[in-house]
Amino acid sequence: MGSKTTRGRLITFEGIDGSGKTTQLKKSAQYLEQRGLEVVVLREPGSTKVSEKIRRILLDPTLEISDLTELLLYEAARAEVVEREMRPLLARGTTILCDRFYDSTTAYQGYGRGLDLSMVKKLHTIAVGDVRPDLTFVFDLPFATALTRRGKNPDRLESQSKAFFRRVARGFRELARSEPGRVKLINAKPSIEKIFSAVTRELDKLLRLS
Ligand code: Z5A
Repeated sequence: MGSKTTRGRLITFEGIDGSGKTTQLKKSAQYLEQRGLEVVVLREPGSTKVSEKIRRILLDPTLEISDLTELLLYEAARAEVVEREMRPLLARGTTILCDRFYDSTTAYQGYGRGLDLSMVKKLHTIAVGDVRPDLTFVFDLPFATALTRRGKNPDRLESQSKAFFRRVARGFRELARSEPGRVKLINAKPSIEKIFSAVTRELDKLLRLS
């Protein structure tokens, strides 16, 4: 495992599909760049050649994948992006904005699939070591509203049942309850601008920008 790399910041954006996390991440990147920070945007699974290949497997709606294999593939994609991208960027002092990270695995594979949460958390530690988010946003939106915001062709995960997404949303809320210092639950129902002002309040606090 690599040495401690904490000079930069890691900020992660989470929520069920269609919750608006990517919209808020893009606005945040612009906001921070305008304030002179070096910002890199990553996504999970993805952001390296190997992780993007794993992403294609994971989202392929024609494949059936067992729950444990799915979990291990997400963690494998994560180990790759942590070693190849995050550690060097953090060591350089970069602010990383990542679209999803290990909290998605806790919510989707732990709460959604029902895999043992302590096993899931052990695997996070193996995959990321000491590379932990400094701040995490969870965009909280009722499933019915999220559905209206999604694209037309569902990927393998998006084809899951309403009950699955309810469990995932509950998982994200539990995370916010158990780690209130790091995980900020943001009401994702209002307008993009209103949500963004809640986001910038937290960014300013973390990065002492105001
Ligand atoms: N997954 C997993 O199971 N385990 C893991 O460990 C990880 C992931 C890391 C890929 O995720 C899948 O992998 C995902 C979870 C699983 N699948 N599922 N189900 P992804 O992040 O790549 O894809 P996604 O979850 O489908 O996200 P997305 O398509 O990027 O959507 P989003 O980020 O939540 O929303 P958005 O793109 O910002 O907004 C969607 C639309 O709504 C868009 O037209 C916006 O303009 C609009 N929007 C945004 N905000 C608003 C507001 N406030 N009002 C009205 N309209 C809005």
